[in-house]
Amino acid sequence: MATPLGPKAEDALDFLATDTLLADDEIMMRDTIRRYVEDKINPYVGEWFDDGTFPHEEVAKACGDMGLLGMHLEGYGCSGSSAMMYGLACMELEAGDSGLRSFVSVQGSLAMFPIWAYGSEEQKQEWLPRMAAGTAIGCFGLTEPDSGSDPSSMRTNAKADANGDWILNGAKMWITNGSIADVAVVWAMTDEGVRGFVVPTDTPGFSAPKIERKVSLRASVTSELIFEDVRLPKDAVLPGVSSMRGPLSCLNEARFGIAFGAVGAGRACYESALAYAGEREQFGVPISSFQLTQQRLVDFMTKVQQGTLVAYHLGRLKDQGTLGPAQVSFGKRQNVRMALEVAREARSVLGANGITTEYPVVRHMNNLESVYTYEGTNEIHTLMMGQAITGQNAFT
Ligand code: TGC
Ligand code: FAD
Repeated sequence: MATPLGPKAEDALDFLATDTLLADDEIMMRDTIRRYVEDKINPYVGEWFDDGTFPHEEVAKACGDMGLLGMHLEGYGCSGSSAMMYGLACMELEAGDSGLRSFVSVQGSLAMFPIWAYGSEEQKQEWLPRMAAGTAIGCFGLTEPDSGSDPSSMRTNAKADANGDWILNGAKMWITNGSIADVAVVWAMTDEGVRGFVVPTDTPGFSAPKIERKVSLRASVTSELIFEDVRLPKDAVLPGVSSMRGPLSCLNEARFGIAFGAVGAGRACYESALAYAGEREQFGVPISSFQLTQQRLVDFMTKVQQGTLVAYHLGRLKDQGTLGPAQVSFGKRQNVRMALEVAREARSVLGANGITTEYPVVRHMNNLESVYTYEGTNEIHTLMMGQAITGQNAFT
């Protein structure tokens, strides 16, 4: 048999033929979302980032129509897709912008998942079908001004009054979708431990001012949540969980999506640098003909392909039901670091043009600074993996 010739220029974006690891229906769904991002997001997202806006109604409807909201959940209008499909969707959305993937992650993994996993039948019926369709938007309130990496130190509290109603007081910080949400899943300390509350955002005493002056994730809404004697009915609590296991289990879902999403952002930066280097001429030749540029491009390609393999492997483990939280940390930590390294170096391949939002690279680079910090900082994931391999807790 003749030796295959191997990858050529047209294979530059999938050098190791990682598509051969995917089933036909996975590729079809992935390509549908890729086309959506290319047609409806990429031409506009630089301007959204410049203006600090995000057309959430339009995006929510489109994502609802494509079945992307809560897509890995079963029933209640959700698509019941595999974990791998959910990961592939995150990869394509984040190739557009991390803010787009954040919107979908928060809706599906952080707001819908706890209602689906721990909610009452009434809570599920009330919220999940509308959230899956994109006609109701959710947010997830765990982080507080003084309680970030250590959420168990939260001060937000809910106390039952004589009628059995809950009275919620406190504040959450850095909450994606906060000001545009119809419902907030809020984690608060109670006499029985940490409980989750389903809080309609029009409840008196609830407010969600938008956080301004961000230089990262500008095409995404980030907010504070303030609770001033917010009175909630007895059945606003999620009945299925009463410990930190509740919020932390939601984070596993969203972190898994980020392990895929970051690869998309890294891939978009590599693709942009590769195209630019082929067209830009200096010293009478394309800059892609310089050995030093080729070394950078090959490094980007290698890193993105390695990240893809890690993500696909985690996807298969999750679908087999064997993926543990420390393995999710491996994917989130490694792939976000990888994407940030690629983005920073790709930015410089574009020279001065690389500092403008005419090209996607500096936008991805700035976004990835948030992704590096949220859903467990790089250091927190290091310590989670350190604990897994040594058996020692080094958090304090
Ligand atoms: P610890 O004492 O270890 O455990 C408390 C309970 O939780 C259980 N548990 C988990 N369960 C499921 N999945 C996990 N990953 C779990 N980790 C712990 C544990 O078994 C125990 O259960 P039980 O039933 O015995 O009570 O917990 P700890 O409080 O010491 O926390 C450890 C630590 C530091 C790892 C955790 O606090 C942590 O992950 N910190 C990072 C905080 C974080 O990631 N925040 C993210 C906020 S949301 C966000 O950033 C959204 S960005 C969204 C976007 O726009 O995309
Ligand atoms: P800190 O916890 O104060 O950490 C500061 C530094 O100290 C970090 O480098 C950290 O790694 C390090 N550090 C902390 N503890 C240790 C330790 N034990 N050992 C070594 N180093 C340590 N939260 C939500 O609940 N919902 C959301 O929707 C949400 N969306 C977000 C959107 C954006 C754009 C951003 C930026 C954040 C969002 N967050 C959200 C908050 C995010 O989860 C927190 O920012 C994150 O968990 C870190 O908390 P912190 O910012 O308070 O940093």
